[in-house]
Amino acid sequence: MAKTRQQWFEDAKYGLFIHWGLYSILAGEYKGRKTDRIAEWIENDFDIPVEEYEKLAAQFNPTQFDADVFVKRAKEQWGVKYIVLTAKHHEGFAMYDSKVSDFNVVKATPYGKDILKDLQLACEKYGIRMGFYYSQSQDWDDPNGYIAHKDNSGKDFQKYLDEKCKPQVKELLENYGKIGLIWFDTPMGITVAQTQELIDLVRSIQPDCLLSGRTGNQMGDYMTTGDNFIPRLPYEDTWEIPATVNDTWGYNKYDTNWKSADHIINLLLKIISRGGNYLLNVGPTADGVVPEKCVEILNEVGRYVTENSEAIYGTKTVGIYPYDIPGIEFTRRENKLYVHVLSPRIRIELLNIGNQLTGAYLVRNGQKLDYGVMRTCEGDGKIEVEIPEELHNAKNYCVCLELVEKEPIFEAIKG
Ligand code: H79
Repeated sequence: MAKTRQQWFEDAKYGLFIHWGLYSILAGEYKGRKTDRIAEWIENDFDIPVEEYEKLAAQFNPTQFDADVFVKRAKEQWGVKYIVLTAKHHEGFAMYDSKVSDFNVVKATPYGKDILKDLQLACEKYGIRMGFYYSQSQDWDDPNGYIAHKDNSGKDFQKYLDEKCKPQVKELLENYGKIGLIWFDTPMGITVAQTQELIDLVRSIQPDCLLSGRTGNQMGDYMTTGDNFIPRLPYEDTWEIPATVNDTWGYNKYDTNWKSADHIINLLLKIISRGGNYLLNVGPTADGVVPEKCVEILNEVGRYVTENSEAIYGTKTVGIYPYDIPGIEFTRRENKLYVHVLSPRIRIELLNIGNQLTGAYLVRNGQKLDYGVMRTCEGDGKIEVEIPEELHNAKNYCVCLELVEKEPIFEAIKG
């Protein structure tokens, strides 16, 4: 099949979202009041006056941030293939050197450096695709940008589009190298014609740049699920899920509801087996530090991903296996079915698989494993793989079944 411009994205499977902005300074608390909502919404949630909110810029000084160290770790330790930074979230603040609005990291903060540029250079150095998030409809700083859940009557949205949104998107596409994707979000109020204006702008500058499923009016390049919502069934078209490790995107110092690394690994496998990409978020502090607990989790997930990379990147949607086996998830590529073992066992037993095998091996080191292919007394296909004794108490490893046939043959359950 010819390579499409989405191919890199379909193969990537695992990306890193970075939600970082002035909300990171508030860290989930304003004037002693804590938010129990996503932290980057605090301005809207607590009705913080724009003039007050803008003053936060004077405090933004992430001296601990080193784009090179950050991207190197994301690639080598975490195993992500692309990074998406909030170039501008709903708050309206640009995390790059914008000539269109002075409400940006270079002009308005003591830090004064172009964060997006530093990330771009590091991404190019380490061979990671870069994308950016841009809130195209909501802009709580611009008088004509939309504000969710508020009165937007009397606004001239087209003026905002023409004077802020499109000029900023143009800057981003012209000044930051090859952009993998633009993550537009919450397309409230945007018409089909306005969405098309945005798309035409992007295509005219970088025709290969992908547009998220939330560009507006279902006109993006792939399907984006609801935040943290995983489709139950395989989904054949290109898709992506944006997701959090705790319950917030922007940093919230009170949110310690971290999912375990085991849980994230399980979610990753469910997502990629159903054909999607996992865009997992980190929310750095205003100092530029990813919370320690989050780093530990991503390191552990990254160990799994990098050790089992052949069973992750470039894999294809798996059909519906008829049984739910706790602790087992599947991924696949041509002539291979990967069995991810997430809880201890002494052998893998898979009913209702009708394939013939040419071999079985442990993905992380290629060690050959003993296996049997048979039919049960009921006539169902059955595959058994013996797990070496030293792994009987282990979890989180992956076994490859080498198939004679191109695809797994999942048989229906008979009565
Ligand atoms: O960027 C992240 C979120 O900020 C963004 N999408 C992800 C990727 C997002 N935008 N809108 N939404 C998510 C829907 C959120 C609505 C709510 Fe609220 C925000 C419900 C609770 C907080 C605003 C404040 C509405 C009710 C309270």
